[in-house]
Amino acid sequence: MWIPPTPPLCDGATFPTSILSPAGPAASSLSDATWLVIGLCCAIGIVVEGLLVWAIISGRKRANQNAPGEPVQVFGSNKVELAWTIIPTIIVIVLALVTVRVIRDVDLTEPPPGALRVQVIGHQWWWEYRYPDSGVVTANELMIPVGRPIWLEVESADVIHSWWVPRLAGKRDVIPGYPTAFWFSSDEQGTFLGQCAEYCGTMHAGMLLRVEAVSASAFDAWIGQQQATPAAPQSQLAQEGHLVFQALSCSNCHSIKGTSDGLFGPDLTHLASRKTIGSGIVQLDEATLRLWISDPQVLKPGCNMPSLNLDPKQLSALVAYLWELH
Ligand code: HEC
Ligand SMILES: [Cu+2]
Repeated sequence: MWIPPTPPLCDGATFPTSILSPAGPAASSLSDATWLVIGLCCAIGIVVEGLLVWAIISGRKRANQNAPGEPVQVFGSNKVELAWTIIPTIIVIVLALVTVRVIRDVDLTEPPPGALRVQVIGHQWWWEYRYPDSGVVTANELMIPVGRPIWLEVESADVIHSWWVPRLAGKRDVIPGYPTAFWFSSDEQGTFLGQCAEYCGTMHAGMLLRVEAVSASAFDAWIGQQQATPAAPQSQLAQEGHLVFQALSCSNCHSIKGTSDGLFGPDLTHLASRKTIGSGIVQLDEATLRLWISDPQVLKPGCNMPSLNLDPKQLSALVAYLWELH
């Protein structure tokens, strides 16, 4: 049985995936509504259970005193009938109005002013992110500027997935042939975690989500760095790796700006600037990169990258090359 490696978590957050620990306005609307429903239900529960306990106790006292006959009957009491019709109606109306307001806040039909457009494409079993206004393409780690609304346009390349980062936004299904869009934003800098929330095949459990919220200036710097075409490989080994990458089928599945334009797998143009690989399942360092390329099926069995049976020399060259792609 495959047990997912412990993914690199984010620092700081006590509950990194709790909807009750919102980090932005969209998630706050949802958690406020959740608290209201929980609060109302608890109040109703306390009143109903209280009446029940009261009825049991007061009824039992009479039984102990051998009081004969039935208790007082309230059948047909207009007051009681009216109360238990009107009170629940008011509760339902309040919940409906609150829900409508939350839907109105959360489910916009157009991007909010000043929003940053990002496209997310769900693949078995990883996420592609495109920033259409700057031409940046990356995978699995969504970088956003703190405080600015994000307009996330959602598509699928294959089956139904679901994009869900609970501290930032509600769950959004990713349906093939049915593009949708929604907004969220983050008030806090930091890393936010999530998980594909719609069963999508073998590696569904290994399809994690990471959102990194940084300051506006750090975000602009990141965009600038991601737009750049990587410099020519430096070391001898990396130069060999560059040739191996082009000679093998790697280049058919992966894009590296200036080198290859495969679209089946994640864009690797600035791979080494990411913190994880395999859709968030393992931290990215040279050792895991080597392990991944030598046999991705060890780290993520069933994933759509084949093991290419490379010899150790090719492997070292590829790792040296990819590790220079900052
Ligand atoms: C048949 C297409 C295919 C081929 C060939 C292929 N890959 Fe991949 N690769 C993928 C897919 C699909 C993924 C995403 C797997 C996942 O996370 O589920 C991937 C993931 C990766 C990743 C991790 C990227 C990330 O950000 O998570 C690296 C690195 C990588 N491949 C390098 C290579 C190298 C180097 C080669 C050549 C030796 C290669 N790949 C050949 C399809 C391919
Ligand atoms: Cu999925």
